[in-house]
Amino acid sequence: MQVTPSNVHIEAVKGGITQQADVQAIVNAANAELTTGGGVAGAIHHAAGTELYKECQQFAPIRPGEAVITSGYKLPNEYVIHCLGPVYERRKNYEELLEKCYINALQLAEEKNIKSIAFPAISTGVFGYPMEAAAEVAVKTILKQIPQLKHVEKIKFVLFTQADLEIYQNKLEELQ
Ligand code: AR6
Repeated sequence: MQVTPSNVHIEAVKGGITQQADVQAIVNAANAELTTGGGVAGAIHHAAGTELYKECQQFAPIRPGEAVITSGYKLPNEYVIHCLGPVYERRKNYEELLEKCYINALQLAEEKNIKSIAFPAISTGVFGYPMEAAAEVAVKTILKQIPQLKHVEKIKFVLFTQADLEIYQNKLEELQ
């Protein structure tokens, strides 16, 4: 599925975050210590190699909503933007914290003149955020940021399952 509001191309695809060779940066659903972990973080660290872990350590710990940027090392991407999503319903402002992940990731991308970026569904695995609600936050927040983007031209949402992909596709159609 592909949508193009203004000059920014948005798409949702089914796949693994480490297999997105057509984007300059991928986003990590990190843990606070920026260590390997499981899910998205595990896949990214495994594919990038131990150099990624070493670079990450100078930034750790990060807080929910925060994002930091590193090189991609053995990944096919130049950069990894590490975001710490909120644990669902742990704090009152979990929705705002999830929004901040997308805003901060895009801001870092803009600062580095990044043209293309792929996001996983942050917080929807171990952190328990329901996919439907998380998709709404992700899509709404990205669409709201689009008028301010000067460098980012392509945004990909990468979903692990067909069911999750369909949720994102419906949100993209509904919120355009
Ligand atoms: N590519 C794309 N999506 C994936 C992949 C992958 N390789 N693997 C899982 N998903 P999660 P969180 C989906 O748990 O909820 C980690 O252990 C998955 O189906 O990776 O933000 C960290 O170390 C789900 O929809 O991230 C943290 O401690 C989504 O990606 C904690 O989990 C996010 O799942 C972060 O939890």
